[in-house]
Amino acid sequence: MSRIGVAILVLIFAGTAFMAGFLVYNFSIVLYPVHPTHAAPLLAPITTTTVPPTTTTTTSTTSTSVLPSGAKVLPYDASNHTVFLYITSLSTGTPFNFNGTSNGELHVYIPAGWTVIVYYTNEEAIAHNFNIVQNDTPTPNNVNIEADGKVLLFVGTTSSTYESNGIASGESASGSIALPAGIYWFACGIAGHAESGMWGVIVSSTSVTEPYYVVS
Ligand SMILES: [Cu+2]
Repeated sequence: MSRIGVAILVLIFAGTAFMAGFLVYNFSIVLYPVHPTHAAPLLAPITTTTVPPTTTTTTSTTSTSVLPSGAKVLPYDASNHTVFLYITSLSTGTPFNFNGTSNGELHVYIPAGWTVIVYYTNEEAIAHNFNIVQNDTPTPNNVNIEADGKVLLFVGTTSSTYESNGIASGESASGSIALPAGIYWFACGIAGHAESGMWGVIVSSTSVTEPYYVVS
């Protein structure tokens, strides 16, 4: 073999060795990338804040209904916000009475917004009816109760016949209405009866917690 042939073989061998080494080096970079010289910084430790349990202090208030002297509690259902009003025009005394009272002697007090359920019975000789009026005068001063306010509820009559028709002696009728805070009358609507004394007062108030009535 000539010297030239030997030199060529040496060059081929050296080139192949170099390429092999280069490949190994590249693979080593791929397989073993630069080793971290420092540990990655730790995230701030998770702080667990323990919230103490909330203590609820319940103050129980015992509300004692203090009624005015002479007041009597009316039957009622607090869960339904209803008060029951049993009204009878008695056959004794004045013919223009509700439970024997007249001329605003009977005052009914109810919690604001409660519903009044009226059971009206007429034992009086002549026909009567029972109405609740949003009044605009202190007392009924006219033959027609609507001249002094707006009639909100008609019991034993209708909106168009209340001045002439009621229930006869021995009959009963009922009705109900929710009354927002305010002052109302209950009154017979037959012409002239309220003016003759057949009326009382209903006070609906936020300061009333238990329905009651007072006869003065
Ligand atoms: Cu009447």
